Order: sequence, then structure tokens, then C-alpha cells
Amino acid sequence: MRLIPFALLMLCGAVQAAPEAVSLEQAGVLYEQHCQSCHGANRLGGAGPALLPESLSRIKPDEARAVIHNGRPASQMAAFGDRLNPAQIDALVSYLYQPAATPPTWSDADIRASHRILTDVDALPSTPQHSADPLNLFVVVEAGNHHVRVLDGDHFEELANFQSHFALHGGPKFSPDGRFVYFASRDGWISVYDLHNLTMIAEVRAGLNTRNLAVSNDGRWVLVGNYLPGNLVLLDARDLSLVKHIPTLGADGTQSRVSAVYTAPPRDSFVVALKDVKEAWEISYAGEPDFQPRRIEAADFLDDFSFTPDYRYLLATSRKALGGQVIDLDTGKAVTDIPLPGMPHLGSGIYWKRGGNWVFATPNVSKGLISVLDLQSWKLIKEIPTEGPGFFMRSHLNSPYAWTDVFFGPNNDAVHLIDKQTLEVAHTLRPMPGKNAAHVEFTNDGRYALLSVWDTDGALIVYDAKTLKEIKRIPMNKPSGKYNVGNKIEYAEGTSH
Ligand code: DHE
Repeated sequence: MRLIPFALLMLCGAVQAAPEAVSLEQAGVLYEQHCQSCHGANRLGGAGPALLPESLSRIKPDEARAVIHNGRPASQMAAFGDRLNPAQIDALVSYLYQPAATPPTWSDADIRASHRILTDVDALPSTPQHSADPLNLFVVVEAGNHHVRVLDGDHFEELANFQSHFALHGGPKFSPDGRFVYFASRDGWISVYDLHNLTMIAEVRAGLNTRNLAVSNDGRWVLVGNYLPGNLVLLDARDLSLVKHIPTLGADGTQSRVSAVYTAPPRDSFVVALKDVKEAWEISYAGEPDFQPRRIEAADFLDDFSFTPDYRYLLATSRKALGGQVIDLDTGKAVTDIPLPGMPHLGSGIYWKRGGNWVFATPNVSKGLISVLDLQSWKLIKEIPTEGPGFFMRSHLNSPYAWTDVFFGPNNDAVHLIDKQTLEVAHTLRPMPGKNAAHVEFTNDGRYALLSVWDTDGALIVYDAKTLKEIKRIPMNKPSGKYNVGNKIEYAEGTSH
């Protein structure tokens, strides 16, 4: 009997001992007072990024806590450690990771209201207004300070450096002539930049949480794939004005998020993988398109995917079976499962010819190995052990090596160069020991390879792709991907599509 009052006492004591405990409701008020002016009502984003659970999925609560306390260098995010006590910061963090009380929506009217034309493209010269080779420019995403640099790919000099939207993700995509580049931010902002005139043309917020975008091979359309709201948004590529949104409902009416969307140039179509229904879609943009999807039944839910060189088959990551599956876009049938044991970041897989046959290789995000598959038999040729799991892989027709990073683990400063014929690791470079080395792209002629050292005090390092000698080092703040205009518009072997 004496235990009950004692327990009650303990409970009251606990409440009294934590006078600072802050409820989620109070945290909501703190949000309105301190955060809403930048991060928007309902946490949808504004000058600052959206703070919805979907937007924060890549940030650990401890990191969010540190950012609120200390601010974020090289951004407008101020430090709140002097205004909010630790309990208030903890409660704010918990609040941010809760779903919004009112489920967020993003309507056609919201998309239209966000649309801004920044430069009248018709008033601009249609030829390059710089002396660099327009097909050998590099667009470099500097993730640490949310900037983009444009580099001349012959001398690696900077032509432009501008602020991007928060957290660009995925490869920027180009118009077929290489003049315009399209960026997508995780918060759904799509921007188009003119590489001839080095100026931003337009921007629009196409969704609240975006996966990626694709540009049609005729340069007329941009298709954006969203997680939130789960849909596709079709834009006019010229100025990003809204054409229409396409709900991503499975054949049974289930709403789905979009895993990824790419253009398939020889098919004049967009191909879309859906995350919550077992379907891939092909949407033709040939002629006068109606953008009605052709549904292809998949054997599983699909994540990211790549194509075979002829764009007949797609190779997709899936959550069960062997980790991957092949879908024949001509017959509309799932062909086979493929062994991809470590959930690869598949859009980064590459293919090349080995002894007359096409092979496909991809790093695995959760396993330290490169999977190499035969693209005729779909058989696994080899799993090449690496010093840790990797994210990106790159090569060039003129290079004997496939470069791949070790993105995770204690050896993340290493980059392996895999001999494309023997499938052995031929060289391991450590560009800046102790700092994460990741993501490579080649010049259009394949002579040089540009590598990112993904660190606040990082760099973009230019290597002679044959001698492997360092040619130039440009200091940068977490340079992530870099994209060569010529390689991208040619859908060159060895690069991402
Ligand atoms: Fe990516 C490309 C998905 C996490 C940096 N990433 C892509 C693409 C997809 C994808 C579908 C291809 C888009 C395209 O090019 O059109 N990425 C995913 C994920 O599902 C994953 C694992 C989890 C997520 O949060 O989305 C993921 N990606 C990351 C990161 O954490 C990285 C390293 C840092 C970041 O910027 O978020 C990252 N992803 C990249 C980059 C590309 C990319 C740099 C473009 C590679 C290229 O060479 O084209």
C-alpha cells in the first residue's frame, strides 16, 4: 500500500524537477514566433527550407538541434542558442519531426503563384556570350553553401557563381542544345538557367518534396516527380509555366509517390517509377501529346532506375526479391529479378562494353561492393569488393577505368579506379586524406576527370584521366555533383542520364 503514494510522489517529483518541460503545443507557438517568418506557415518553406518530416528525413534530430542552437554557416539560418533554452530547442525539434496538423497541400494555384520569370528569354542573344566551349562547360553544385558554379571545361576557370535554392538534388538536366540547364531542389523548386547568357530565366515551386525532373528530348517539356504531394507536374520548358499536374494513381486508385522520372530519348517518352504501387509508367511526348500514361505492371514497388543503352529495358531497384528488377519497355513485362544486394543509388550506375558485350555496374549504398551485370543475360558477372559502400560511379568512352567512391565508413576518403576489362581495382586514390571523396565527371573528350572532396573545406580536383596526376585544385564548400554539358546532352556512355 505504501508503494502507491511513493510512486505518485516520484511522478510529481519528476514533473516538478523538470519545470522547463515544453509541450508540443508550446513548441508550435515557438515555431510561429521564431521560425515561421522564414520557414513558412504550416512549415511549407519560404526564404528558408520546408521543415516537414518528409523534408527532414535526411537530417538526424541531433543535427537539427545543433543547427537551431548554432545556426548554419554560410546561410541565413541564425543561431537561437541565446534565445531558446535546451528544453525549448528539444521540443521544437520534436515538433518539426511530427506530421503537420493540417496535411500539406500544393495546388495548381500554389504552383502558379510561385512562378517567377526573372529574365525575358526572348530578349537575350541566342548564341553563347562567353568564349568557352559551350559543350564542355561544367555545372558544379556546391552543396555546402547552396551555390552553383559554371566552369569552363578547357581551363577550369569560373564563368559564373550563383545562389541556388536550398538543397538541390539529383543531376541537373539540359535542353537538347545545351543552352538551358534545369535544377530541382528537394523542396520542389525548379529553376532554369541560360548557359549562353549566364543568367537565371525562371523558377517555380512544383511541389513540396520533389524527387527529380526530366527534360523531353525535343526540349519542350519538363516533367517533375514529387513525393509530396505524390504527383507529376508538367511544365513548359521555355519558362517553367504550369501545363498540368498528373495525379499518380495506380490502376486500383491508390495514390503513389514518384520514385524517379527520366527521359528516354529514342522512345520520345518519359519513364516514371512509382513508389507505392507496383507500376512503371511511360508517357509519350511525341507529336501533339496528351500525356496519358501507359501503365506497365512491375513485379514490385520501384525505387530509382537506369536504362540499357538502347533504352529498351529499365533496371530498377526494388525492395524485395534480389533487390533489383528488369522491365521490358517494349513488351511492358517485368523480365527478371537481378541481384543488387545493397539498395544502389541506381541512377548513378553506368554501362560500358567489355569484350564486345554491354555490362552495367553500380555501387551499393549499404554494402562495400560494386555489382557488375551482363546486360544480355542479366547475370551477375562479379561483385567487386571496395573499402566501403559507395554512391556514385563514372567513366568515359575514352577511359579504361570506372571511378567509384567509397562514400560511407572510415575509408570514405578513397576512390577506386576499376579496370573496365579485368574488373579489378587498378588504383585507389586518396585525394585529401581524411576527407570524403565523391562523385566524378569527365570532360567531354575524356582527358580530365573532375572529383569532389565533399567537405566544408573541400575542393574540386582536376585529374589527368590517363596519368592520374592532379592538374588543378579549386577550393569549394562540399561540392557535390558536377555535370559536363556535352556528356549530358549526348547521354554519353559512362555518365548519368
Ligand atoms: Fe541522390 C541523384 C535518389 C540520397 C546526391 N539521387 C539521385 C537520383 C535519384 C536519387 C532518384 C537521380 C536523379 C536525377 O539525376 O535525375 N538520393 C536518392 C535517394 O533515394 C537517396 C538514397 C535518399 C534521399 O534522401 O533521397 C539519395 N543523394 C542522396 C544523398 O544523400 C546525396 C549524397 C546528397 C544530397 O545531395 O542529397 C545525394 N543524388 C545525389 C547526386 C545525384 C543524385 C549528386 C546526381 C548524380 C549524378 O551524377 O547525376
